[in-house]
Amino acid sequence: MSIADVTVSITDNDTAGVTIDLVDGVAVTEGGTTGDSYTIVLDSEPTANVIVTVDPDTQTRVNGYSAGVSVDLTFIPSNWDTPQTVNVAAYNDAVIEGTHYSDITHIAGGDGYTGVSIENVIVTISDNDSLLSPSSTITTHYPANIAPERSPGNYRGRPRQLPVQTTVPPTPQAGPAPEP
Ligand SMILES: [Ca+2]
Ligand SMILES: [Ca+2]
Ligand SMILES: [Ca+2]
Repeated sequence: MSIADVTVSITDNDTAGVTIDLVDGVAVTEGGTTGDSYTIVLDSEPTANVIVTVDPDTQTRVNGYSAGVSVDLTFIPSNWDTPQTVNVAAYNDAVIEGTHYSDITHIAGGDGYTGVSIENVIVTISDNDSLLSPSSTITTHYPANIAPERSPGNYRGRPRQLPVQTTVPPTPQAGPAPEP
């Protein structure tokens, strides 16, 4: 007696996805000694490695790398559900920006995860550049015969040029257009 094969259709209820947990948002300060962080974890178990690329713009640094340098996080089948931490620090530029924002984008690749949509992280950056420029030093060269601190003699040939340094107070500079 023969028994006919039965075909069973199984629908998978596990969907490839990536969850980002900001906890309480991501906020950092230019020149600050402590940064901020968020975590990334996969939503379903892969059968092979999945790489999530964390790509900041030039305003931030992630995991200690230079500003704008992307970092790959690798999830393997045995640790797919362990959140991985992304440490964020502000790039300390010299531009007066006020409070501004940085975008960190994420791209996944591997084992069904390639091309899945992952949300961006918007980082709030507090500026440490003020509306006053730092004091600057101007060096003026006077001919020796009118120099305030000339040394005696030395009038043979060209008059000696004595540098005189003057420290000028900070000068106001125009700030940037306000952020929308
Ligand atoms: Ca900045
Ligand atoms: Ca700065
Ligand atoms: Ca700045």
